Amino acid sequence: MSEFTKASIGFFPKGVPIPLGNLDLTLTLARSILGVIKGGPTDYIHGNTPRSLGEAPEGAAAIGISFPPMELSCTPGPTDSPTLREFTLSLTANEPVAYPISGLRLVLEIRRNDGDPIPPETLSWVRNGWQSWSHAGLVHGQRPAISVPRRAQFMFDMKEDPSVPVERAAYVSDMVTQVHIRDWSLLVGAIDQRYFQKIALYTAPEHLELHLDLELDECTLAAGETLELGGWRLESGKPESPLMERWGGRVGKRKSRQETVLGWCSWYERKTRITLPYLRSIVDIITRREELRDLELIQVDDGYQKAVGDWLLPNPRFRGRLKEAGELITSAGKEAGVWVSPFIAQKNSDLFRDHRDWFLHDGYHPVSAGWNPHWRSSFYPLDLTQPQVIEWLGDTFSTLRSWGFTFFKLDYLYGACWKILHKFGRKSRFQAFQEAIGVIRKAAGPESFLLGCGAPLAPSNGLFDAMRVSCDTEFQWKNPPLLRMLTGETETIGIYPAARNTLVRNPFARHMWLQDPDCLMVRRRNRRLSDNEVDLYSLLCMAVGEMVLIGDDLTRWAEEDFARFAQYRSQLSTGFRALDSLADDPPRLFSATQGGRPILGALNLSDAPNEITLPEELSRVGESPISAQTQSPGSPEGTRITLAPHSLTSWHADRFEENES
Ligand code: 9PG
Repeated sequence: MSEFTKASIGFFPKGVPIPLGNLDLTLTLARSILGVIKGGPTDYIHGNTPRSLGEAPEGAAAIGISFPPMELSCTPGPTDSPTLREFTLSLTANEPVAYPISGLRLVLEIRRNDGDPIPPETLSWVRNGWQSWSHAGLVHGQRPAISVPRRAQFMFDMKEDPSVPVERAAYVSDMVTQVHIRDWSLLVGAIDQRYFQKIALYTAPEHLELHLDLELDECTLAAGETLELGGWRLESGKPESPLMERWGGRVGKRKSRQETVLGWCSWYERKTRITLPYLRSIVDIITRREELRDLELIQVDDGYQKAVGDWLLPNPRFRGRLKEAGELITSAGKEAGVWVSPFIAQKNSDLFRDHRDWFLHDGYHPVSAGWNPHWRSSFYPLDLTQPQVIEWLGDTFSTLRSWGFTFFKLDYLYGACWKILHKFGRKSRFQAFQEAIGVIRKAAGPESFLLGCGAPLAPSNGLFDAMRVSCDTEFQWKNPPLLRMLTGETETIGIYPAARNTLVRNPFARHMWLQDPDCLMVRRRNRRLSDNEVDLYSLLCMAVGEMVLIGDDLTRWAEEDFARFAQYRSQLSTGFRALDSLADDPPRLFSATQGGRPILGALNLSDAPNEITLPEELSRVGESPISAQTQSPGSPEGTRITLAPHSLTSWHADRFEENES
């Protein structure tokens, strides 16, 4: 690694060899794009046309960049070993750099050192989407992770980093990936992250190429200025080794006020048609019923406010003020929670009308960050580099706090990172986001609980108590037929994609925040869900055991629903761990601790009965199925069990010893 310690720009194009386990890697600096680029900071949008997997971009590894005024330094990590390398980068300007720098690309060429080729069909890799709602999952070979027809791309825009067009996103993972190359795996993950970092995957006939992209958001540099760019961790090992888990442990900054939140959220069933009287009846049931007594949080979702953006003004439809809702909840001895999307405003809000210059714009017009059917309106992101905007944010949250709210579901947060058209352009999107969340945290009180939603994950690490790690479940399994047609079967909402995301993101998310898999449901009637599906998601939420929020209209619960909730509740667990989420698609196995006893769980997210062979070290479990309590159909037969489609079951596994190879 000696040649790797201090590299000038001129050095990188030669390629730095890094032997790592059974892989030979070569690292090359491939680009640093210049120029103000409309619509996004990288050549994803600008230069390169999107490519499908299977074709490495011509000359990508050979393009040298020479910026005489700048020097790139590369510092190896202290923990380097034959299977682990880390390095961090910094960029120093010797003279002022007045042209905007949009980013750096390192190209990592991967070959097996036994000389075997890496045929694309033998590959699988873990894709982690940009924000809470984006796809996370295992991708096989050349099958794209997501495949969105042009007609539906507008629905996916908000789920991808604006620097990556939707049609390219299928091959791009944000901040981390793990690539399985037959019997060997490589983890590539961002460390000390200060900018958005992403990884694009390409295959060539003999080797594999990963493009490690760092977005510098068109910054400029003063003479002598140094930018700390963060870096990368590369670790190789057997596919079953917990590489992702170790990366999570290395970078995660989890700090949560509490380990489990039990509560109720108003979003599902009533949507934006919630009212203060309805809330009163919910508070009444929660305080009256024994089964619900330990729900400590009552969270008001979208619908109380005059418009998205006008958080402190009442909506006449709500038939009350938010302040009254706060008083109602806290005087019942519960924690008051409220949904706010602080970085966006809808078109017909007072905020947008009165302060148009507070919003990101392209020089002529405000830039829309999406359209929402519930608001029947497009919405616009605020420019968080403007001092008045920051002041307004602080005032808004200290007012909400003074009304009794101490739990904040902060939604549509990606809006803060939407494009880079800030007025005061020195801040990166990443930094602007982190600073604005810091302002909210301060105004809301340091002991308040922040739940992120629709949030870019990388800059959120360490800033939130909890994080939504999936799309909405919307009380459905997958998209309804019309939406399936529109999206070409690419999932947008439902239990299936939400469960998959929760499992796939578990190994790293649990080092960063409590995982919120969205609301569970108990009621069986009026649903597009089977009983197994209702059980599966409730039991998964209880097994994950971190954010446990009921989405039902409790005024419509029958007696049997209270009893069923008590049954689910008895299975609340800690220490949830997805066991095969990075090796199997869809994932199937998890472990946790329930009432001090280890459990093993299996779920079948596929549409056919699934026979599951338990790994060798789990073969002794299963003597005491708790599935009978939950009406799950699985039953252990030695080491093999058959699970009905869309079902979950679990067993006490007192003798199960975790294999941490
Ligand atoms: C409130 C909801 C809930 C929910 C959030 C978020 O693109 N869309 O049309 C779209 C609709 C709803 C949505 C996200 C996107 O859900 O995840 O829990 O708080 O907002 O409006």
